[in-house]
Amino acid sequence: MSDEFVLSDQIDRVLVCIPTYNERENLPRIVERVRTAVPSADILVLDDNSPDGTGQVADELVAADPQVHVLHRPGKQGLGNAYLAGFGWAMEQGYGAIVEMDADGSHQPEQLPSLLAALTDADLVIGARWVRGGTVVNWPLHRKALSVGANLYTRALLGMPVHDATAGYRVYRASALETIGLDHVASQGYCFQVDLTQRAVRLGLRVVEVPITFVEREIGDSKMSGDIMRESLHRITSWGLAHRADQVRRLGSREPTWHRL
Ligand SMILES: Nc1nc2c(ncn2[C@@H]2O[C@H](COP(=O)(O)OP(=O)(O)OP(=O)(O)O)[C@@H](O)[C@H]2O)c(=O)[nH]1
Ligand SMILES: [Mg+2]
Repeated sequence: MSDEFVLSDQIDRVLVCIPTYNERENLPRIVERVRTAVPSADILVLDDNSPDGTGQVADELVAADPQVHVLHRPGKQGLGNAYLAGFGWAMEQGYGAIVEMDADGSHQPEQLPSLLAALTDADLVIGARWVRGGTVVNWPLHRKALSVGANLYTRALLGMPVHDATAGYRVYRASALETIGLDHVASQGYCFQVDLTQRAVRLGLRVVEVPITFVEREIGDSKMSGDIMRESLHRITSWGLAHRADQVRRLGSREPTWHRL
């Protein structure tokens, strides 16, 4: 597939950020798939000194292809932290569109052109599982229930018109990240995605969901942990309570609490 989508206005440079922790076998496959699906896009690997040697694999890919880059970080600091480093690098380098993509094949590079096309009318495009046309392949029922439940809880508490706020396959306009401002984002795990979504919605940015087929990883281990889930539950609950308190405070005034999508 070639670059068939047409990116509008200033968005002529795309950077795909791929965080890795122990993804030695997956990394070359995903890089190859991205390079085939969107040949004009550059790639930035964000490796947290993976014990399995993913960093060396990244170095080999960088040496073989000028469109592949790597940031070596000193140790495991969480997904959100890795993305913040990647976003900072992307903005310094002047990229117009910044993609988040897992290394494990769950986010199919072949669907990236449809996400990029949707950026024409959006500031943030979310590759969504829980919308019409979206689907998940090879997840057991309990995993689906957890993700659907987390999204229902998030939607109910934060009152955002987004169906898959925890999704990690996304495209941001660089201007959207500038508007959001990344200095005070502390979220590390899944709630990093919810955090940036709620900031985007609150700032009136255009958020669009595009259906994707999410495929469970076939190689390597998930880094999901009880701590990551607890962080999400804790933060989403406190954002939700703050949002509801804000709504009560504004009752009677004409100030909107959320901008509509
Ligand atoms: N740099 C970096 N990457 C991470 C870290 N934690 C996870 N990742 C990467 O983030 C991506 C998503 O992690 P996964 O373990 O697949 O987690 P997940 O997709 O949310 O959960 P599963 O669906 O169970 O696989 C993968 O590319 C991981 O290698 C981290 O602390 N640092
Ligand atoms: Mg995964």
